[in-house]
This record gives sequence, C-alpha cells and structure tokens, in this order.
Amino acid sequence: MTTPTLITVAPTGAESAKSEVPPLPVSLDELVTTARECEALGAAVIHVHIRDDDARPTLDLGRLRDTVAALREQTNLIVQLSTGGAVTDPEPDRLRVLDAEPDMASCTMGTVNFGDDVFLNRWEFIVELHTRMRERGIVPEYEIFDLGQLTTLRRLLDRYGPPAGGHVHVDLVMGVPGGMPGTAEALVACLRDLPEGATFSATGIGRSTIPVLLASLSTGGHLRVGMEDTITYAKGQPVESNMQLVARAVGLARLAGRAPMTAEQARTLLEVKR
Ligand code: KMH
Ligand code: ZN
Repeated sequence: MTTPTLITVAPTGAESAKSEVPPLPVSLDELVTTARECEALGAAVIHVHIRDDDARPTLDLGRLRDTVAALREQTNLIVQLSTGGAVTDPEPDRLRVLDAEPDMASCTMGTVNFGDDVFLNRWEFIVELHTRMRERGIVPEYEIFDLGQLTTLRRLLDRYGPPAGGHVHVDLVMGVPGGMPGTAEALVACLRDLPEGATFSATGIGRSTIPVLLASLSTGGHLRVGMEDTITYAKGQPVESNMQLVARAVGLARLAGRAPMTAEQARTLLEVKR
C-alpha cells in the first residue's frame, strides 16, 4: 500500500512584505480563513509565523497564544509554530514561542547563510529547544537547510534522546540561497543520512518548488507548500493564494497515487497527542 501524503501549509513566513505580496495572510482573520480553506483542500499541518498590526513579523506571546487558540477552535489542523521567526529575532524570544503551547514547533539544525542574512542556530540553542520541547510534550519538526544538519540531528538524538512522542520528522528546506540546492540529487543525498525510522517532508524555495515537490513524492516523502516558500506560481505568474499552492500539491500527490493524509492520520504518524 502506498503512503498517503502529509501536506503542511506554510502560509505566511517572515520574509515577504504584505505591501509587495497582497494575498499574504497576515492578520489573524486572514490566517484562520486560509487555514480552514487549506484544510478543506487536504492540508493536515499548518506551519505558522505571525505578524503585528503593521504586518511585520512578531513573536509576541499573547498573539501567538491567540493564534493557537483560534486555529484549534476553527480547524482540526496540527498547529506548528515557527521557532525560527525572522533572522533578526533573538534567541530568548524564539524559545518563548514554546510558552504558547503549540502541538508542534520547528527546530532548525544549524546556522545557515540566508540570502544576504545569517539564520543563526547555535548548538547550545538547538539543545535548549529540543530539551524544552521534550519536557513540554511539543513535537518538533526538525528543519534541515543543508546536508550536514542531518549529522547534527543524529548527534542531538544520540546525546539528548528522542523527541516528544518518539517519532522523528524532518523537513528539508531546499533552495535557500546559502543552503542546499533544490534538486532531486540533493534530496536523495539527504535520504541516506536520515535518522532510522524518520519521516520527511520537503519544500523547495522559489523556482525549486516543483522539482523538490516531485522528488519528494517519488521518494516516499511528504510535502510542505505555501507562500512562505513560493510567491511565484509559474514564470511571470504571482501566486494568488495559499489555496492555489495546496490544490496543486494535492493534485500532484493524487497523480502520484498518494492522496493527502487527514489531520487524524497525521497525528498518528507524527505522534501528536492532541
Ligand atoms: N524565517 C526563517 C529565518 C522556521 O520557521 O523554523 C526561518 C524559518 C524556519 O522560517
Ligand atoms: Zn518558517
């Protein structure tokens, strides 16, 4: 039997400006509406970055709590908060995200050049995030921007034990300028270094979106799509909505004989208890 596809939607991110990308969901209302529509199409997890009243990225704890509550009330999606934030966010603010008690949180496995910026993830910080998530029963999604970060993940698990729930799920973030390329070859290279029993999803930034999506589907992987990663649908055609990206992913997953997984199936796979 073929594995159904876990589809994560990452609707907002911290990098695009609302003024330049008007369909980007930035208010709580926009986010919840997007979440509901993406769930109806086949998404099971939502990877969340939030914005302030001026549409700037924020890690404000009160807003994060309100966001988790609203998404839980109005959807059945697994709520995954970003602890990556924006490249300018300090470590204490990123750790405090866990106080909003999401179902899952992202946990990046190393420092990477991020375009003209640096996305800083020191070893001690990674250990702190992993440990706090274990203590609180928050299931991590380990974000991998480059091959060597999988070695860091294995070292982390060897030294500090398995994550909350016991299952290891990795997201390959490919095609970031400064990280690994968004190619089938790079994805296959990562598979050899995945921890035993781990599942993976993949996302390709920008023009690597489709090659990575197809490579992941054809190697048994899962998908992350959304306007955090992709704002151009096809050459010269801006993305109209996150739903457009989820619908495309669902169509390709079905074509691959791997229909989307429900949120309940995803909870079982990822060992998310709520
Ligand atoms: N915004 C990037 C600097 C995550 O969400 O954990 C980091 C990021 C990864 O998006
Ligand atoms: Zn993110």
